Amino acid sequence: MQSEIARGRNVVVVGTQWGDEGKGKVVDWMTDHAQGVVRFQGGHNAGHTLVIKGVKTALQLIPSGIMRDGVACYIGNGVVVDPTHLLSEIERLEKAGVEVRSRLFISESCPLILPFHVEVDRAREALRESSGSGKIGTTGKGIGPAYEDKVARRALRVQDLKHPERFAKKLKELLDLHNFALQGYLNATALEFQPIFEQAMKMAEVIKPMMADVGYLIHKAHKAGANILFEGAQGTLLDIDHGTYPYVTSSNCVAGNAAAGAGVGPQMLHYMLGITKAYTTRVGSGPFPTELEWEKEGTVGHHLATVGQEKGTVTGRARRCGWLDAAALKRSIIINGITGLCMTKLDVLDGLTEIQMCVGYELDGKRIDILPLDGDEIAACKPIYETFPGWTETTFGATSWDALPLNARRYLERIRDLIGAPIDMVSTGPDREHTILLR
Ligand code: 2SA
Ligand code: MG
Repeated sequence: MQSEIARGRNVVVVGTQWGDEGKGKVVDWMTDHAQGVVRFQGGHNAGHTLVIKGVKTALQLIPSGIMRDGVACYIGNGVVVDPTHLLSEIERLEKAGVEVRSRLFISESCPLILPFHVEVDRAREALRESSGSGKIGTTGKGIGPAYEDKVARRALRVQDLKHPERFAKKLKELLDLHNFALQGYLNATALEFQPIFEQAMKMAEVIKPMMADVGYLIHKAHKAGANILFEGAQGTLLDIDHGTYPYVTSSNCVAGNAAAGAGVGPQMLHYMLGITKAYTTRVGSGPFPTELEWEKEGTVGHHLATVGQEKGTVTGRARRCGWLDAAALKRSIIINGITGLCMTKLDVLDGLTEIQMCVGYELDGKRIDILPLDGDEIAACKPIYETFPGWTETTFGATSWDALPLNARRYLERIRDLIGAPIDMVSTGPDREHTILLR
């Protein structure tokens, strides 16, 4: 994979499950050979954890490439930007000695997340819960409401920060609209114009030097020989169109959106790397066919949750855990046009006597081999499992295929055969060094 990049190919990294597959580590590892890293969707709902020389860093909005000196980092137009969060993330990195401002480029076209989006997000979740229709389990960062404003063609964008009068006019209209909902059916408190406006104008001064025509910059960098990494956030099954709707995020997380969300042409996407955890997790509500009981001590689910340290990076929420779902994975492989997979967190399965993998489902008395599209059907799917013998040896930190226990290799080979895509990489621990390269 590093060699792919070294050969001048641009790589798109996407999650093939419900997020938290370990994308941050892989992107960081590949940036050795990339000169630019770009985020193309989502916002600070993402939590990308990197461990470098034993030191843990969690990034939410800023591309993972920031941890490598000299790598240019781009926030593409497909990302929703909360300026308050952006500045605090920059400050946090700068305090840790990372140079940020000189190499962070923020698309002028990014829609802004403003305080009322957060209020609306949280008030809606509260309403869904109290009315009995059930929470989505959002991160509460205002992501959904900000994307709604974008699609409704009324969003304030990063470029509006340059024009105080224009900003004020648009803000007034937008705030009126959201306050109407907040004070009305959302049963929450309205927000005031002045503090939001003043704070935005203050932040504008800091952000202005980083505003850029990101798509054009990437185009020129690539023409000049730079290799670009497109860093996906969340995962395919959380995609607004292809995920387990309505229990999804509000952006397209699939590889196809890397071009539109970065502002480049699809000919720039050369290699689609799918990141897949050796088991499955999901944070938030929604159907999850292979979910295990994970709260009770002594269960396999509890083993996955604790050994895998499955807690939300952003919200600290416990992630639901279950077996690998190869039938869901198959859907992801097809939608993303995955060139190769990177398997992560295999070591979490170390020591289990038996491992199960879902290879299809029973639905209405019929066997199907791919995740259905309808959420209610997904919820009704009964997984069909294949059982594999586990291994007692540790796979943690392994750096070659031959160093893996035979049963671990068999497990991986079966996944490869079921989904029809090669496994090009295995990540055996959080550190850059814990990596097996197969291509
Ligand atoms: P939202 O806030 O509108 O995007 O939430 C909608 C759904 O998308 C899920 N979602 C995520 N799932 C996994 N990881 C995410 N990032 C953080 C992390 C999450 C955290 O890396 O751990 O800390 O809780 C992420 N972001 C959004 C969310 O759970 C909803 O199901
Ligand atoms: Mg995450």
